[in-house]
Amino acid sequence: RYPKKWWQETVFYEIYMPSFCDGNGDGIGDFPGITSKLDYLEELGIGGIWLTPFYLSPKIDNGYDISDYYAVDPQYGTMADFDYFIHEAHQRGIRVIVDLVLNHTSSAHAWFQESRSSRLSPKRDWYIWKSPDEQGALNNWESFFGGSAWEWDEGTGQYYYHAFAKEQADLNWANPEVRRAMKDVMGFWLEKGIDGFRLDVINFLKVSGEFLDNPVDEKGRQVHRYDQNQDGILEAIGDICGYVHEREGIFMVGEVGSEDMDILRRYSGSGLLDVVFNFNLGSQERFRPADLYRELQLMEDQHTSDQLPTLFFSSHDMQRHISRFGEGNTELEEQRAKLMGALMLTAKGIPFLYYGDEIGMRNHIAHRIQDMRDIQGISHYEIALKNGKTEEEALSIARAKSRDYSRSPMQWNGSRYGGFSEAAPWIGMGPGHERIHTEAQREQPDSIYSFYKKLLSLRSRYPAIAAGEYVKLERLTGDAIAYTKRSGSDEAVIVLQFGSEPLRLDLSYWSDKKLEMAAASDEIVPIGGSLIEIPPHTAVVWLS
Ligand code: TEU
Ligand code: CA
Repeated sequence: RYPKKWWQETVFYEIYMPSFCDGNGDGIGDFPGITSKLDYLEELGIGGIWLTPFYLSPKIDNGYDISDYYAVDPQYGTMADFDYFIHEAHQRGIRVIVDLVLNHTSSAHAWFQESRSSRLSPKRDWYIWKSPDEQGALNNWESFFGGSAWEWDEGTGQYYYHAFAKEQADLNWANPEVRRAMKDVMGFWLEKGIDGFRLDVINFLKVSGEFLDNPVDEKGRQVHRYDQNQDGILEAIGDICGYVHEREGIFMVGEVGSEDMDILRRYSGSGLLDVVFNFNLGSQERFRPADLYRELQLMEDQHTSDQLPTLFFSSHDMQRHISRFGEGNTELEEQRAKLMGALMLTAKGIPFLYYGDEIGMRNHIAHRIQDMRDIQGISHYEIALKNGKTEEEALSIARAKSRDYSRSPMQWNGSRYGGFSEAAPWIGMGPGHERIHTEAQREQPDSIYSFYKKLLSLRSRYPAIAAGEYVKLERLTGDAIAYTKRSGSDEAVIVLQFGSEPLRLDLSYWSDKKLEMAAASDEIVPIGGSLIEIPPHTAVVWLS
């Protein structure tokens, strides 16, 4: 029963490099720290790790601004530390995929330095430059971090384009030399034994050659019509993927920052990316079971047979789902966190668990601008001040834009810095860290951690959960979602009872097989025969 493609049955765990474990006591996570926690991940039942960028970087955007694609940032360790980490992960049967930023480089990268040195530089065309009188110069394109996406370069009298910070210059993917250089980068890391790539903002690689102004919607927000998802992008992605897929078993997951299934599904499948992140399901702001159900159904309807969805509800760019969905109610928070965990680990798709969600880490809030670390938050703060807003108003804008919420240090124990480090961490600790940590939850049979661990163990033993196809997928009364999955003759029935009233069910409707309850996040009451009553906010898994 070995899968043809390992990643189809793997549960991934996202590690935000600076925040997982500090091995050398400087308050910043690193490879020696991560390696020391591999036993923890193995015990939890993780099969793959997604590492956020660890390459040499000025870290304007925590490594999404790479200045040397062939070096490990000294804050994260040495190349030998990286090699040892890969070796130790593989020893435990854990695969590793690395985050790669192909869309832009740091402005400190030698390529950009060369490009900006002269209009005649052989690398001038590696980036996107415009003279003030050229069509499209200073069009209305906005940077995601606020303000114009064009930065003036005094030395050569032209603007360059940056979709993110001005220290993240966009590469010109219309230039074949850029493609070749990036394939070399990928080849280098593949030789080092990594198992795949997470490709950052991969739908940004091409911008429209005409540089027309983007439309603006009725709320004044920019619609990214000409700077994302442009013609020719699938050819470019197909080219990279073809190169990588020449080696067997390498996994390619792309970040296509969209909630629109019509856009998302263009990017994966035969000859393209293996999968893309399904923001349509993951990024919901409010807890609405009806919306979750609708998106699950949409994924089922719209994906072709060679497209598998991904399942995630938190990331280093999103707020933690326990805080997003918990409505500030302590009891509800934990119940919904377990329900979302159950959905992520049992629905059809590839789960990406974000570090700390397995213990229900809450959103970290920077109360003062001095405590804010994210460039997106800080840069919107500065722009707001420039636009005449008060400090208080600017702070509230910055808070809405900041991605610090989910980036606080992993909570390993109840000590001052959570066992993450002996020194003060680079970012503040999450709320309740004295109480919410792995050490405590491993001992508690009803903790979020124990529930995750149990489901992960079930997944690894029952192909119906890990790789089954839906036989039924339904929304029930009382805000419940239920599905039956089948693989061979094995069946799993999963009921996610999101509602606040007890729910009566006749299990024989869901399966004609004899079912055994395998896991539940609360007590289930048998009523007699195949009738049962599921209490509010409960997830249950039955197996045949
Ligand atoms: O994210 C792309 C992206 O679209 C988000 O940063 C988006 O702007 C944000 O979530 C809105 O709140 C990727 C990385 O995941 C992110 O961390 C990087 O900052 C970004 O690319 C630039 O490399
Ligand atoms: Ca460190």
